[in-house]
Amino acid sequence: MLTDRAHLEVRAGAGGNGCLSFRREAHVPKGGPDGGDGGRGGDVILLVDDSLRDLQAFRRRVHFRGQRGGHGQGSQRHGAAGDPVIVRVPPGTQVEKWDGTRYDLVRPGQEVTIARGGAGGRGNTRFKSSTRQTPRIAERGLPGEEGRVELHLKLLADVGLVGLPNAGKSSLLARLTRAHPKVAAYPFTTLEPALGTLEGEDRQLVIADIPGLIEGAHEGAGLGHDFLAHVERTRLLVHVLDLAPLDGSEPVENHRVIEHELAEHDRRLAELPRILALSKADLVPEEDAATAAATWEERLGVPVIVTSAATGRGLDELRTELLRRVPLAEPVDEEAGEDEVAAFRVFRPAAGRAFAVEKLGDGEFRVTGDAVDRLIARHDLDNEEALALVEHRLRRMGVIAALESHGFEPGDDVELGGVVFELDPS
Ligand SMILES: Nc1nc2c(ncn2[C@@H]2O[C@H](COP(=O)(O)OP(=O)(O)OP(=O)(O)O)[C@@H](O)[C@H]2O)c(=O)[nH]1
Ligand SMILES: [Mg+2]
Repeated sequence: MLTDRAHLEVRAGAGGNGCLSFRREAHVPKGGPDGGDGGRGGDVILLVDDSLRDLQAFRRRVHFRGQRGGHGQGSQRHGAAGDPVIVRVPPGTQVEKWDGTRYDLVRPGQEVTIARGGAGGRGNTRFKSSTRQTPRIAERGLPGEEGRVELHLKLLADVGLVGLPNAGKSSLLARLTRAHPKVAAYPFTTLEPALGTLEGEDRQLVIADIPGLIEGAHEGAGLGHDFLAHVERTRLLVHVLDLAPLDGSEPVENHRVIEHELAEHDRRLAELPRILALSKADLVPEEDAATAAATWEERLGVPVIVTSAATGRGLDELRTELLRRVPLAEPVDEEAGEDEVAAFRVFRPAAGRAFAVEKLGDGEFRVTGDAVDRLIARHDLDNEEALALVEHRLRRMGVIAALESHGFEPGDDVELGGVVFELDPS
């Protein structure tokens, strides 16, 4: 396959710390709190840049860091947000994040925030309340997200082969190009789009076999949905239609199903130029093939080619027609914004439980979970007031109750967010 790979190490900026400060004025002996908030850390953003063709640049540079948010200051001055770092990638880049989330970056100008900057901590001004006039507490900024990102460039195809499973798409791809896709007498043989290059006299065309399209694909049925995004950038579609379907289904209905899925996914797909390739002509009598070709030509008004991957019939004609009809590549410059159809696909891993409690030994426990980690990271636990607040929040989150159900008693050692301390919630 025509691929290229790279990986990045990214780290978004940490949030700035909130400030603990009190107003000082000549005539006011004890001013109120005036500590400002910390600024948000800078994100790491991937941006699709049309002028790039490959992932070469990432051989030299792997680390990308967002800027740290500024710390809050007295007199209610908030810290500045950290600058994001923008990483440019070529169109056709597939991205997999450390947590398994995946993005398909296709369009110039499309962007995705791959690592979020940490939130800034709140200054003590925010902790003022009717019962707490002089809060001696301010939050720390949170670390930015960080991790490893895999990049995988898939060349975008000029021509897409579409059709129902088992229609003979892979067989055609194998005959037209030097690709060696698996071919077998059952549907869903091909599980991922396969690419091949058709060599013309003065140019090459990249042809993609788009598998898995079935009824309901645009709503997620089968595998086809994932691949419809690849069809979007093709400039011509070859609809491969089996003249003699094994399952006895009707070609007219089979044709309708595929066209309907394409149009439902994106109306522009309905408008892409088409060639109809009637496949497996060697399996039907010659008159039937000729009649079918004439009928389809009249019905659709597009070029219809009778083909057989088995005998080679119609393949030269198909090759010629492809090279003639696919316009020479011109830089794609689509208006951003209006053009957000299937901009990228995203797989989100199932959300984890909020927190988990383990008993490590007698009077020793460990609590893990993102929300708990964030709470601990935010606060300085040597500060009595902050500790009381943390305990209060833990109770509200249900952590204390969960600990108690594991046999916890006040004063036991609890590891939270990687820090062990004696928890004694009042
Ligand atoms: N007799 C004959 N059989 C063919 C021809 N083209 C494909 N076949 C057979 O039809 C079956 C399906 O062919 P494939 O090329 O795997 O079909 P496909 O559209 O890629 O199918 P999926 O990958 O499942 O979507 C295989 O058993 C092929 O050998 C042809 O021109 N003549
Ligand atoms: Mg196939």
